[in-house]
Amino acid sequence: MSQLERRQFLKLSALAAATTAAAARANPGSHPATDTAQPSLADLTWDKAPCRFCGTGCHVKVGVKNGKIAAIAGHEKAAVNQGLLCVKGYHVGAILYGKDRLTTPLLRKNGELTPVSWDEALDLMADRIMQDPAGFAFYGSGQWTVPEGYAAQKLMKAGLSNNHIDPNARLCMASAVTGYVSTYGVDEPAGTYDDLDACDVVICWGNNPAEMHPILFSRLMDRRSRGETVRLIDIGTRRTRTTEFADDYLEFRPQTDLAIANCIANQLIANGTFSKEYVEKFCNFRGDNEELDLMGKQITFDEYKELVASYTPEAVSKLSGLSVDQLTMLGELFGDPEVKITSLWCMGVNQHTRGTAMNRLLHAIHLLSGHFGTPGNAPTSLTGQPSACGTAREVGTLCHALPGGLLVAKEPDRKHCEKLWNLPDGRINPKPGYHTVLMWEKFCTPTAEGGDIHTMFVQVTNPGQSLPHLQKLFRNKEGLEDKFLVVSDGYPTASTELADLVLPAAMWVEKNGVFGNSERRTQQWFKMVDPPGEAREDVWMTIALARKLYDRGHPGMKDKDGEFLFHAVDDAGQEIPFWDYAHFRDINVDRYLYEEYRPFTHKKHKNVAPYDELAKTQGLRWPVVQTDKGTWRETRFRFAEFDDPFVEKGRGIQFYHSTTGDDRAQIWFCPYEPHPEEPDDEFPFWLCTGRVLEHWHTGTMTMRVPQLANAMPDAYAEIHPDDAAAAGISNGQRCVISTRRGEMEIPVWTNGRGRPPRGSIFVPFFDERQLINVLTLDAHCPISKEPDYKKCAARIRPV
Ligand SMILES: Nc1nc2c(c(=O)[nH]1)N[C@H]1C(S)=C(S)[C@@H](COP(=O)(O)OP(=O)(O)OC[C@H]3O[C@@H](n4cnc5c(=O)[nH]c(N)nc54)[C@H](O)[C@@H]3O)O[C@H]1N2
Ligand SMILES: Nc1nc2c(c(=O)[nH]1)N[C@H]1C(S)=C(S)[C@@H](COP(=O)(O)OP(=O)(O)OC[C@H]3O[C@@H](n4cnc5c(=O)[nH]c(N)nc54)[C@H](O)[C@@H]3O)O[C@H]1N2
Ligand code: SF4
Ligand SMILES: [Mo]
Repeated sequence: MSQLERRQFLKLSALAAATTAAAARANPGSHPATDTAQPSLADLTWDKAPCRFCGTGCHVKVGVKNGKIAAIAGHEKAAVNQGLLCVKGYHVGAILYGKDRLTTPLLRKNGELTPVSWDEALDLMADRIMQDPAGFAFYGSGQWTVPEGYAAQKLMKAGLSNNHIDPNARLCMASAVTGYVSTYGVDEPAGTYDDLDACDVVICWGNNPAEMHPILFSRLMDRRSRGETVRLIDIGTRRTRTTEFADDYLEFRPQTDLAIANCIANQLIANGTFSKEYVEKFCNFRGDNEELDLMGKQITFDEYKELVASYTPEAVSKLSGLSVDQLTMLGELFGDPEVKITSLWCMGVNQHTRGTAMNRLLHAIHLLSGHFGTPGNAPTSLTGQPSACGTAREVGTLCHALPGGLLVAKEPDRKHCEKLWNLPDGRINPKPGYHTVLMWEKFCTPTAEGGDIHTMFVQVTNPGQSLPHLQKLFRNKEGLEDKFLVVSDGYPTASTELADLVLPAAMWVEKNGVFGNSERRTQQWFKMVDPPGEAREDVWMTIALARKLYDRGHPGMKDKDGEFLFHAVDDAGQEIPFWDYAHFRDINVDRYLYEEYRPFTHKKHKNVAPYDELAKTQGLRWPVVQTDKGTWRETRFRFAEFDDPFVEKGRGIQFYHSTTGDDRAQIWFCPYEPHPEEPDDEFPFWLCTGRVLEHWHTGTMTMRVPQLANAMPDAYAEIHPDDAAAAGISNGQRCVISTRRGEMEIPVWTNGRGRPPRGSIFVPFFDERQLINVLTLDAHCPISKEPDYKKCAARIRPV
């Protein structure tokens, strides 16, 4: 170990010891705990990988000894996290070592999950698919690696001509995608995290980065400790840890963020402080059409002006609960061209029955005021999952998408992909498949009543806990004899509980991987340890299944030349049978799939870096282009001449994928609309759901790490102390929360970590013993189809 590495390691071991000291008191939570023995420091082999948790995309160093992960450190060379990790990151290695890892395929026989061979498991799946390929659906994840998502995408769209593939990311960033696409003609943020180093003001629009993107948030707040001024404005529906760092906290009534954004636009126009030059040169105006579709209709500036005119500070103050002064402050802020403003948002804006609209409005106020296209001026949606961008969005594992930002409904896009995949003409089905909510509805509805999905393959997601309105979208599967649920996971979960076939998965550094984070950064890692027992790679499962279909003569499993869809050859030109697990490592399957995928990213100028370049770095931000010297250069700001290699010289800003074909972005008007389930006399509270720092989503991994489970052992309901008193419930006591869909029991926490205002409740969803999604609403944005987990009407009573 070099001097530097050794110093770094000692420093980090001290930190790790500090966090494990707390864990010595650990109550291991509801799950069989991982081994907490401290590793010896000698003889570690170090390698690099992105953290497996959030979309921040920190890079870690993994120390391996005797075939096991023995240490984790923040990667000091990583631009994202510069050597630091959050509490989940420091414990990411331990998620592999829960005592109840799945180690063999399990088939339900007479109600019991019983071990079967991999061959038997895949034969069963292939036989069911052959009976009715159109009734098969693949439900994936923003935690899929790029090659995993690509293989699934190819199996479905190029092989089965079946577009019923959608990821959990539909529940997460679908509204961000529709927002970007309808504004700029192409998905994903223009800016990067560098904007957070350069801005004067950061606005959080109902997200909580102190807990959900902690290292990104500390990177921002660290500027203050260096004497720099960075003003944080937190616009939210409840106080969070983020609020504790905020200069201004603006608490609004749920759903009225639409009106607040329109009020800013109105003031910019009424005060003449919008950027006339910017708007004239680079923007068009747009509004909804009657079909409420993605592209809407063009409107004039005068029409736009009239549409926003009623959103005066006075009117919006009454609606939103913000004061006239607060609204005027926001209007003046955006009207000042000298301050650099970065907006950040996440689930408050996306999980919204008007999620697309709210995304468009945030872009609109940045474009209208010219706060776009210079360092520090950026509207940036943060993604939650480690590869929601890299896999779900870029590989396009959504039911309407093709790789590289292309669409199944567009003939030229299908033709382009058929050519790259070497498919016969017309192989790709032009009809979008079922989006997540519809897919699960069809799966949980009897076949005779139109439920035409009969076999569901789930990888790297836990729908039995994370889908909204669980009874309707998941539990109703029970008793439907002809429905078959296959779940690939590392652990038993709320989903495996109803599964007919459970497949044991290799996790994180038990396999090779590539992720793409929130700032367009693609990151790669190599397998470092073996998976337990017979657990195997998800990408292998998909390719082995495809081979079973090929063996059964499914015509889609061959390309135009009669070769298997996943055809790879060695140096001597011999086919490598890597679908046979004995040969899976004869090639680097990740490299082979990634390099096959890479040309798809060129059409929409999302050029991802070559695999071998990624292997050398802590990630590169696309578009990545080769310089004259042969080196590879990443991009910090898209569409801006100072940095984006695809902008023509002299253009300043060029929206080169403009939906109107004139290199302009669209400034949208979308009206405020009330929520479909506002509180009323019967259900007087707003119910909001979300997350906490210590746990990852459904808790399957973090609840098995004693340090994390001990720090946050159970879910709870945050409510205002006055509401608790009025309901006769004291702090810590259990209460019953009910909505129109069901009820659940949970302890109350008043004045806890998050503090909701009167009339609202917040519940995190990590605890599988307290399934809050029995209560949540499946109403969704009509354009993005993303459900609103942040709002529904509820009531509360003592147990
Ligand atoms: N520790 C941890 N970090 C994570 C995750 C995790 O599970 N654990 N998950 C990752 C993932 S996948 C995601 S998607 C992100 C989510 O990250 P965030 O979006 O930051 O967090 P949530 O807790 O889902 O969102 C809760 C917030 O929604 C806001 N909200 C409620 N109603 C409205 C409304 O009408 N409008 C607006 N604008 N806001 C509203 C409230 O202010 C509330 O604080 O976190 C990522 N990071
Ligand atoms: N109430 C409520 N519900 C929500 C939300 C909310 O805000 N409120 N947010 C929604 C959002 S934004 C999101 S992103 C979703 C997240 O919801 P999910 O994706 O369902 O949650 P996770 O816990 O991340 O599930 C990942 C699963 O994959 C398993 N796993 C880990 N690694 C591997 C691997 O390598 N291979 C395989 N096969 N399995 C693996 C884990 O054990 C875990 O069971 O939840 C949604 N649901
Ligand atoms: S901030 Fe996110 S990516 Fe970074 S260490 Fe924490 S969980 Fe991992
Ligand atoms: Mo998410």
